[in-house]
Amino acid sequence: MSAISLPKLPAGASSAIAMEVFAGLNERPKTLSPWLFYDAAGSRLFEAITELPEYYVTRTERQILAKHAAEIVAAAAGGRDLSIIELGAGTATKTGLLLNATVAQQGSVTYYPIDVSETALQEARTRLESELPEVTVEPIVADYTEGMRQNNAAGLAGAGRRLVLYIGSSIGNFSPADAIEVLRGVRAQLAPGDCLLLGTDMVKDTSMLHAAYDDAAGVTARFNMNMLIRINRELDATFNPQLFRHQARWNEQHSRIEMHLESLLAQKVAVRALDLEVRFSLGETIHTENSYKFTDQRVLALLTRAGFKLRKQWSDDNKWFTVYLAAAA
Ligand code: AVI
Repeated sequence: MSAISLPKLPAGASSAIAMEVFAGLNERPKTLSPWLFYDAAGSRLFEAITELPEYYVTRTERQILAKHAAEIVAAAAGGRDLSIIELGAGTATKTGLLLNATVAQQGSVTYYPIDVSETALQEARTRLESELPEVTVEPIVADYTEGMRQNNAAGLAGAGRRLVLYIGSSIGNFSPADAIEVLRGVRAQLAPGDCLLLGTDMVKDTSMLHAAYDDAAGVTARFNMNMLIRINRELDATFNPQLFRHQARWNEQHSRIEMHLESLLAQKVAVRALDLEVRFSLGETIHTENSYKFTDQRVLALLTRAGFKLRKQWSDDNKWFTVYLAAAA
């Protein structure tokens, strides 16, 4: 019997990026995982996206938090002192609104931002501690699950309640099955009564979604394309970004915006660090990101399956974005 021969990853190419690119470019359809966006240049491009006129997401969530911060922290605290943990905090630009409201309520607060980027966390710490001296910032450089585990194991929360922030609709970049797993991992580290604040982007007019993910200034296109530039640099590859086109597609069946990089011709690309030659046909794409858009019903199902009970929710007048407060059941 003849075995099917699958390409093998060369010995030594064992970094996370090597494994991701090798697996993704050997898949059909080809995929690359969105975490590859976030090198230094990609993180700067993402910050620029959050300020684009078409990208309503960040602005709308900020408006909701600005309007309801006091009510959110009061509902989460239930009369006890709160500590605040943030998953994928980055530079924590929206968090100040909630920290401010917590300080107004209880005088001071400890804030544990969790992120894989140490530089982003340092920036957050410096800014927050100078703007809000009543906030003690304790950064945790880790992925979400490990960060939550560290926070829990250290008993850092003391006797008060914990509020975990998972905002920015970052949950929308996971498949539904993975999203449940992420939230279950968070739930496992919480005591009953501790809360999760989840921000999700809602289903809306398709043309508005297209514009948000394919903006006129081309920033999102550069963000998507940056993945190829990163692979060229880190894995000695020969992608020519000019021979690919950014694409944002609405997938109605899965309720998600997909980002793709479409090959503008039949071509071969070498990824020399992986001893890999990748062939593209004309119009073939690499699927780089899903951004799921939610309904109340879907979020409720997600929270329930992950072991949370919805307490309250807040939206903007257009219902473009919703922030849900749920307690560990
Ligand atoms: C980080 N995440 C919530 C963004 C989103 O909207 O899905 C990433 C992004 N991709 C393109 N534009 C923004």
